[in-house]
Amino acid sequence: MRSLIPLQLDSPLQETITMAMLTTLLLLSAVFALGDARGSRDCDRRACPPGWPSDSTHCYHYVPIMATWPEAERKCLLLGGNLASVHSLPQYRFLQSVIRNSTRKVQRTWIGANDAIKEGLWLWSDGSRFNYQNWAPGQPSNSDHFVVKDNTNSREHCMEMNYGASRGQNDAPCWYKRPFLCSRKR
Ligand SMILES: [Ca+2]
Ligand SMILES: [Ca+2]
Repeated sequence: MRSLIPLQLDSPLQETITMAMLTTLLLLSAVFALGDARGSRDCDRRACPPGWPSDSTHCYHYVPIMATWPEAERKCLLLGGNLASVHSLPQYRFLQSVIRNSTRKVQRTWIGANDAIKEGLWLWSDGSRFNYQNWAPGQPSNSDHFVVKDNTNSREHCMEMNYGASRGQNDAPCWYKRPFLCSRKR
């Protein structure tokens, strides 16, 4: 420290005062650096593309094309995102508003969870934690459709939203064709 500060320190008291001033300066510069980092993170947050409404974390895009769940996920990937995941009731309501604003109705729509790998183990295609669910009454039912259309064993493994009177989540056959909702991180 002395090599950096060419001061002649005459007494232990003076040395203590100098060290206290240096400590204060270092703390202040650390606080300013933290402020800068926060500011640049906000600036770095990607703007959403035109036509992608957003909340604080994600941009969303309703796609009015009928697609199977895997086709829908692939199309979302091509748009730089995934099928949307949902982690709270306010977020679920926001997704409903995105669909309603596009369709002017309550439209059953694919979102990004499935239990196709292991029955009952629901996973979001964007890799986020499955920490919220808003199933319609009686769902997920894993109903058998007695027709093998793909490798999902004729049962229901893909998540749609806006199902039934409760407008909740439902497990549906992944080969059904539905419009879908993509999201990507801001
Ligand atoms: Ca299932
Ligand atoms: Ca079902």
